[in-house]
Amino acid sequence: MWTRRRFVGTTLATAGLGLAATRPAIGAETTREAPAGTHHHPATEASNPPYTPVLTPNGATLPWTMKDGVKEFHLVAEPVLREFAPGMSVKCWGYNGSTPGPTIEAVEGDRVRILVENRLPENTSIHWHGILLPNGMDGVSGLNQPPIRPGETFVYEFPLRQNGTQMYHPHADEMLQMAVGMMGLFVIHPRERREPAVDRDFAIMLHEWAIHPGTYRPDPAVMTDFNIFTFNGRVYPGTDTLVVRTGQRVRVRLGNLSMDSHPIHLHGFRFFVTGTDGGPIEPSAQMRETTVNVPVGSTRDFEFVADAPGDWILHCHKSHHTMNAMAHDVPNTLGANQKDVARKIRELLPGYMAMGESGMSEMQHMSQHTKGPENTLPMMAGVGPFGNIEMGGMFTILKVRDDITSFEDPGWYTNPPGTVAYPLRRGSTGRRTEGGHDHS
Ligand SMILES: [Cu+2]
Repeated sequence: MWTRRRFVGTTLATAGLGLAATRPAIGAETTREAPAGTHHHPATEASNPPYTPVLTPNGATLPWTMKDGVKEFHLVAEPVLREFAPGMSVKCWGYNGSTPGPTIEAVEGDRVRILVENRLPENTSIHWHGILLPNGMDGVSGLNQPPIRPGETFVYEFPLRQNGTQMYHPHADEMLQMAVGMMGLFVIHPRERREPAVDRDFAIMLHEWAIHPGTYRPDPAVMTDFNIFTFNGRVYPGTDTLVVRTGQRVRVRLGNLSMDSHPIHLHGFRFFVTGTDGGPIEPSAQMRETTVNVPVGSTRDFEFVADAPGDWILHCHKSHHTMNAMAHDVPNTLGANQKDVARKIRELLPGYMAMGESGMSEMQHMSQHTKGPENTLPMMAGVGPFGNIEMGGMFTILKVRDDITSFEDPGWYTNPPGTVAYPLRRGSTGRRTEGGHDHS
């Protein structure tokens, strides 16, 4: 009891401590700009860390400095301009110039100190989701601590007593602050390298947004009708590909602080769900899956060996979540003859095209030839080696390649001859007789 009181007292006494690093002015909307200063990247700090560093596609890992045996991090809560994909930038709030904020990475047994500076126009706080810590560090403003007022810096400090994929987010004006992007992942590695060790470890925060066509600000009042769905604050075709060498063991960590669950599906492999925000799952209890549902306020880790080369997609299986700027409040035109009505509308609106009679894939064709509202992405996008991909939103491509030495995007997969689906020619028996349509 006494220890805990003293611990909290010390922490509050150091709150508001001045920082030498230069930062953008309060309210400045920055792109990804990490705080300047004398930080070291974990990889250079410890020459042989007991873990494979986490990769945050389209994001970053938060640097830290070691001070008196404590790993010290600095998070700046601030407005950020986030490009969701070329052609759409959104006025969000986040941390250190980005939404989601940078991934915090540490090791079980570490003591961490996290300085949280508020450069927002209103109060904030941070809750360390899933982390076992003293009550006064839990970050619920009004209950566990006073709010962090604009211009103030608060200090959170606690030992890490567990390992797993955790998260951070505000617990002050929570509905608005999360709707506009304030969240990040907090990865705690086990103290000893767990075998089999993974070679590639990806961390992806799932989120959904209501950004009305032609606008720049997420609408925090929307409760169910979201129209933009992101992996680490990006939508396809703006999402980084995940590049892996054939035979590597891969872990993907998924976090969800949005208003819906997201069943994330991987093509080409079966994986084991190995962890939640409650920590690692015992091997005997791990489920073999190809889709993992990530409930709201949860994380899920899965692992697999990437033993099949190719371009395999990773996406949310709610099909509206792989669309951009999806409108839901529209009449159903599937199968409806629209010729006469289209002619009448064209008299009032030259260039009008009736759509949806035989499906929606023409949406991508239309978006390639006509301009939509300002700052609004087409519903479907992406062109692959065989044509339009007709996707958006929570969608990316896992590229598994033999013998690569670089993890830069290797381009499209070259299929071995005779392994690509092909059209049945009229009069043919259906058996492949020649050539085929392999992409090479
Ligand atoms: Cu989804």
